[in-house]
Amino acid sequence: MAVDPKRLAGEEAVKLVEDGMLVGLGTGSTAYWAIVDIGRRVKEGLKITAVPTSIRSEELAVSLGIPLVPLDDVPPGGIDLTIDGADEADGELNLIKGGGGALLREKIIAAHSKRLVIVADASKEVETLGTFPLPVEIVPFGFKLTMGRLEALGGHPSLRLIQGEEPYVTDNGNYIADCRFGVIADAAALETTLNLLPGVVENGLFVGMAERLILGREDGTLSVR
Ligand code: ABF
Repeated sequence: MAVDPKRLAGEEAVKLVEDGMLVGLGTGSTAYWAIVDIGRRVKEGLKITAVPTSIRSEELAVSLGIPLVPLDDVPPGGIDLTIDGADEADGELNLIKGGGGALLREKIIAAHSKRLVIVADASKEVETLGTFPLPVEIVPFGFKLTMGRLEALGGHPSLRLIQGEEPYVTDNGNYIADCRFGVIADAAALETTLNLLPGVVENGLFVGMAERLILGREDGTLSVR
């Protein structure tokens, strides 16, 4: 029977969820399976609360009866475990995220999580980051000027569009510039450089944040590191 590697990874991560936890709910088609499985376990009596990383994950959680708490009620570092996806993960568990457009809320939730567990299919594992275009969230005000700065950094930015014409707008009312920097040798340096640019809100480099990577494979096996 064909196995969905995303579902395999998502459900494996949910084994880490225990009664009493405050859980960060990721975004994307892999984190989707973790949220669905959490919903199943909540129906079976699991006692957790959760905070979502996007409006669409919030809507999914509500539909499944997962109890949500307002992020403003969460103390600093107060999230016990966040399960989220990624677009790329290298050997040091540095990530590119944001293909799903949720990188800003994902990074805020990740930054206040005791544990960040990444779930993905094996295609996300890379030697070095940078094949997947790096999403950079920018404010609409002066976005063309900001994109000019990204260009000057060698980012070859392209504004993310929907239906090929209107700018994609994030849950936070911002735009996304997808950048092609080529191989990203020093992710930490690039993350800082990008976030210092006026007009840049956040970028999809998650450096030194993930504790574990759970990969699902087509053959039904898992690898965890
Ligand atoms: C989200 O999951 C995003 O940060 C990332 O782009 C996406 C990965 O998508 P998928 O799991 O659908 O491959 O967390």
